[in-house]
Amino acid sequence: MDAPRLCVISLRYSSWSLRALLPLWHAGVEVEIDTVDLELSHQGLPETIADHDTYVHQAQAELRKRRTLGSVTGCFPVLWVDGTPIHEALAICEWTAERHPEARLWPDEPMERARARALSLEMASGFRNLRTHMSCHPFARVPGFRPDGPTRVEIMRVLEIWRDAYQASGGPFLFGHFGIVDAMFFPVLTRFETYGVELPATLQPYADALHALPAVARWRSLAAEEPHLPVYDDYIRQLGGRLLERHEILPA
Ligand SMILES: N[C@@H](CCC(=O)N[C@@H](CS)C(=O)NCC(=O)O)C(=O)O
Repeated sequence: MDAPRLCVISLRYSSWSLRALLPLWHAGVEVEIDTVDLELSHQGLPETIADHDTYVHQAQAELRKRRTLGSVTGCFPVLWVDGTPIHEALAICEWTAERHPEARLWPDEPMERARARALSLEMASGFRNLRTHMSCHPFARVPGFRPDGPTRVEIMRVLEIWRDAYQASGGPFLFGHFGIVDAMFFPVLTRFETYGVELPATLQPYADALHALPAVARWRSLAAEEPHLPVYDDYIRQLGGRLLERHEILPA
């Protein structure tokens, strides 16, 4: 088998690419990382075009272009294994867990495993406000950010999930050892850091454990070299935030 190829959007920003990558690295899978060169002037396909025929035409053209870059649906990440694409970050995580049971990416106990899967799916399908208004930018800080009501409700739900799972397992991760569910929530932790959402003191050890993971340190070093995408940097500036300096991303 050739090394699998993971097609990603710049790892400076791409939360879904990061969710797929952390379990891969944690399980010791070496992947060739292919950061696609997309000119993102907006997030997603061009939804603002009013005329439906023009929209369909442009969206299809964009999809064709993205498929030449390794995408299936127009989104990334996609893991290519021996010529077959696996899209959806959670499906990539499942592939990794099945290939590497010794990495214990899901809890061993069946009911725990069901709960970890439920929380991972809740993350993958929900938290729309948090994802929209607190766009993933781990290497930026937005002081004084005030989330709106629906976003605050979602923040409270995340903190509830973390608190309950962490208390039940005793840490250091949500279900004891690191797993896919932690990878799903890691980009939420970086969002909390970017937008100044305070963690209760009881959850700080969880944040510390995530940051201390070798896979996270490896991502940080790689991501610091990844391309800037103006659409995401501009969003931070519009909010009055700032991009971190290199020495703040990679302290000596
Ligand atoms: N449900 C997909 C979501 C993937 C996704 O939204 N990826 C973002 C990057 S983090 C993307 O490709 N965005 C393309 C765009 O904004 O046009 C998954 O889990 O992989």
